[in-house]
Amino acid sequence: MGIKTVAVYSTADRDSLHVTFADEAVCIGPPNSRDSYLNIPNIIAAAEITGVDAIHPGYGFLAENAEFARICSDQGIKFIGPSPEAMEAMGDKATAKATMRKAGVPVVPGSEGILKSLDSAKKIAAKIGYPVLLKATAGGGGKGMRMVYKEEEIESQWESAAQEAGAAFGNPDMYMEKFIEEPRHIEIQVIGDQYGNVSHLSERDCSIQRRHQKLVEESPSPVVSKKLRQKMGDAAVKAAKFVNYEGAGTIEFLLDKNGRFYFMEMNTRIQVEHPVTEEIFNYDLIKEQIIAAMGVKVSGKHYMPDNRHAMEVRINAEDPYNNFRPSPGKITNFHKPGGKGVRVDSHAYAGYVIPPNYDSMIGKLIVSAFTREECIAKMRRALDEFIIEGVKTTIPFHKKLMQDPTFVSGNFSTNFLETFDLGKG
Ligand code: MV4
Repeated sequence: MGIKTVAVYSTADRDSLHVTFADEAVCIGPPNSRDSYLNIPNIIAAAEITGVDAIHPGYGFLAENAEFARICSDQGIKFIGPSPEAMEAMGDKATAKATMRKAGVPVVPGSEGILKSLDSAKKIAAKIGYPVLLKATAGGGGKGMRMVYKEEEIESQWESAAQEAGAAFGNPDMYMEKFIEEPRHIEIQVIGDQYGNVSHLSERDCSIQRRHQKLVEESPSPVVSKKLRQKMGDAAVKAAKFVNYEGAGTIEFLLDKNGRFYFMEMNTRIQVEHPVTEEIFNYDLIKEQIIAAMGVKVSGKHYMPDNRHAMEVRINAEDPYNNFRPSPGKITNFHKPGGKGVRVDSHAYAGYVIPPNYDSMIGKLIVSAFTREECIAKMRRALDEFIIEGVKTTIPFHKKLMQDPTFVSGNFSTNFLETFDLGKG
């Protein structure tokens, strides 16, 4: 796009490729992310010194922080993403759910907003039926979430969940939902502009997760029909339009065994797994984020092609044979797979030292092909050619998964990895 770039980095990331490749780079503090990547004054100072027009927040740290977006705007810097108001509307999960119900988007039966008393919690649970889930309104991603199987457990589960949520988010408020058994995680990619137009780019299936960490994502979902795709796409567009959503975002749904879907939460950022959608639609989501931020219209319908399939696996520096324990350190050998329909997004290289301070994801391997079957075959080949030495990675896990008959069948739920046996290394 001809746009010059400024990278920011902590002292732990001096040797990361984004620093090498940006036109300019500014150090914003020490390894502890509180003092660097979450340090708003330092980031704004770096932006002012270098005279930037806009900030792309990426997909971690301050990407969903409304306060940061507001400060950017106050300083005359365009935050590449939604308005602070849209972020706030979706940031509090009970509020987001109430807003979506108002918008006419299907939501899981449960409490209307925050739980107020033990008595009313018991009444709601009796009405919707056990088991129920207690969820932290400030949560998301599973933290501060508890199952309740019978009335006697409500009080203690509420207490322990509220305790956890208070400590993690500074907000102990809880809401209640009926527990959806063996669901699939289906999310719809949306993109909006500054004029109220929103379009969607179909679904990603992210049902392969371990402890709320996604490991594999694919599109199209093996269980979403054309008709269901249209219904979920329409619901996602309705959801985003209702909050005047600008930029790239994702509406997460739970899909139950009967084909009913329910709004779960909205991610008001670009996501790790966005390349899956890019490969299916031949559409650069990051470029479109920037174009939307420039005030250009991004309208238009996107139809899922019926002869494309894309799949992403996350390459983490973790030992899958040791409870996925982080494995930071020096990469002594690094060889990426290539060829048609094979994409690797990574900041790592031979000689790079993975710092112990941050997320353990060191790369994403994305393959695309005509069918899911061909996609899996290509993924097996690409995983065989992906050589990373010096640290443990999730590559052996993915190799095993790509041979698993249940995974290959496409017929599984978010519970799948709970019983998946990796065997011995
Ligand atoms: C649920 C659910 C079943 N029923 N809500 C997990 C994290 C957070 N985003 C919400 N989560 C769930 N909410 C109801 N009413 C099951 C989960 C869930 C889950 C969802 C998607 C992907 C993986 C999951 C793993 C465990 C639990």
